[in-house]
Amino acid sequence: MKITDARVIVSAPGRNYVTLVVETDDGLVGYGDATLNGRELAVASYLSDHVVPLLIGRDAHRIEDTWQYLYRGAYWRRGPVTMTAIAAVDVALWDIKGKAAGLPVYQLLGGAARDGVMVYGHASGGDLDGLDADVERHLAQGYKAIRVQSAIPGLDATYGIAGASPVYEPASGARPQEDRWETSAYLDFAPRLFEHVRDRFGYGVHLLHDMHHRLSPIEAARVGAALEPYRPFWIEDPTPAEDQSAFRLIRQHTTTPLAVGEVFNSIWDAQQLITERLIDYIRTSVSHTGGITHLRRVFSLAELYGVRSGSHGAGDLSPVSLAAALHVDLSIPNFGIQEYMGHLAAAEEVFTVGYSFRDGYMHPGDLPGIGVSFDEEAAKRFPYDPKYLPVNRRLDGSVHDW
Ligand code: EZ4
Ligand code: CO
Repeated sequence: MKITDARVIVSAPGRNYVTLVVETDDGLVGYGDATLNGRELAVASYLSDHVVPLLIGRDAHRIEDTWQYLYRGAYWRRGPVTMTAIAAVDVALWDIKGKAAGLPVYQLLGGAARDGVMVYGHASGGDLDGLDADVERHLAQGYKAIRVQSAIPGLDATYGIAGASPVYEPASGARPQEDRWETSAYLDFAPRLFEHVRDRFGYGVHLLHDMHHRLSPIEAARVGAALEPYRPFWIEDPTPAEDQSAFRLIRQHTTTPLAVGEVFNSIWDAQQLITERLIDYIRTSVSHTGGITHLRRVFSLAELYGVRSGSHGAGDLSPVSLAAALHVDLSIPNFGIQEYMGHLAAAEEVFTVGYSFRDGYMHPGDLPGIGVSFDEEAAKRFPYDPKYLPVNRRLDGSVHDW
């Protein structure tokens, strides 16, 4: 089965998505997600200019060979642009293989290792009362696990607050929005946030929290220890993620479970974290870590060391990526949890999905392949809308991690 055509479509149904469409001489079509929030066109060019010409004429069944060919064959390795491009090709080929076999991809990965995939939703508020209302809304929808974020008194704009939109989206504007940060304001607030939510809702729901790379190791250690009585499911991205050794210091001071990995793009980013058991959950995503082929390799390494999966699943992963993640989640032994933010209504005009949510669990569905179709004509109604992720500054004006 030869690849006869491949093309990249950049559209913005609610937000920007880069979608790879791969066609074969058997008449099968596969879809991959190549979205890199705020840097969309770099991946689109990497694919159109450098990868698509290499795909034409290749055997669509040879997924591993194509992965190795694109990774090793480029000489230049890793990096979010490269690995997002490879991911899109990889997922499109798994989609095609599933369609050729007449099976959902999770069946090709060994079949279901569980009945459903526990997901966590995002609750946030402009203050703690606003957060309560959003937690209540998620509990009413059946969520068993909820990420809790609140605006921090004294800081005007900070990460993770949805505002009026039903789906949190940090990217905006023709220039990056500038957020403000001061760690001292956060350090005392985080335990108060957890105390408040546990007092109000008890211990029957898993609570998660994202620190979004802002703390130093010793600050993260202090917050982790202070949160222990409130039993967080995890704290996410406590420190800037490229410094793997920082986690050793955090680990020495707290038993609060640690999660990291949404900005990772290769198994090498997590090698020390996993093999030294410095984390509890690895959050690599299917779309930024080289697709199903490489994500499974990361999770297999993690399995050896008792580290569980907790894949990134923000709205900037298209429905194709969310579905691909669900196939992996359902089939691996060391699944932990899956992030689920959902997509805006406009996305439903372009992507038709086979996955479902019920009672806090998701299932990828049983359509052949990945189970998401992409309407190229409908996508034309939503032209690319350039946006940037925010830049973070401390109160003294210096640039801080966002
Ligand atoms: O900031 O996906 O856990 N989720 C997150 C996300 C990320 C965005 C960046 O594009 O941290 O909200
Ligand atoms: Co995060």
